[in-house]
Amino acid sequence: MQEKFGRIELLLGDITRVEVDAVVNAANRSLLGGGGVDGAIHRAAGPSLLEECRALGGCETGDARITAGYRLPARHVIHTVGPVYHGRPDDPVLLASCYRRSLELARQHGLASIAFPAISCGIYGYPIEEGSRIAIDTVRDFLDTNPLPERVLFVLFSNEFFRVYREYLQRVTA
Ligand code: AR6
Repeated sequence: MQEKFGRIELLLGDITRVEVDAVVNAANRSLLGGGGVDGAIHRAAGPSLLEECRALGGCETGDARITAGYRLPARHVIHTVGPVYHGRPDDPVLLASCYRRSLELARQHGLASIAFPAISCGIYGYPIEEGSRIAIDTVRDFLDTNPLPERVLFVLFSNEFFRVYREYLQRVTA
């Protein structure tokens, strides 16, 4: 399933199979792999990804780092560290920062297309209604003032998450 809203696209599926300039990984501060989408990206990219990540020495929550994509169809991986959801005022600030820092890295590297999973909305417990709004609002703000990246994909892993993103995108782009 796929739907287009200008430069933003929604896709139902596995982010490790998407052909874009960069896929974003919902990592942890160690950048040394884990479960969820992080585990899937490392498995698909192969052991060279972990080797490059080791040399980065970790990443703060809300920040991002870029590596090669190795065996992925994507040329790069942008690793970002979402907040563990606590319902505190800085949760949305940190989550928005993940999207912004990832987009800034894509722009700095001249990348035309980037694919995001629903950062923090799995193991880290962020409610999808709030998480999806932060994702969409932050990406739309960035695209308003930046020609790159040209295309931003949200790759959702369940029908329910796809529907939540679609409903909000339909509302804000109407
Ligand atoms: N493609 C697209 N989305 C996926 C895929 C996939 N292949 N696999 C899972 N998702 P999560 P977080 C969805 O838990 O909440 C790791 O251990 C998943 O259904 O991967 O940011 C890290 O090392 C959910 O909607 O990331 C951290 O320790 C979304 O991706 C921690 O988990 C994010 O879920 C980060 O937790």
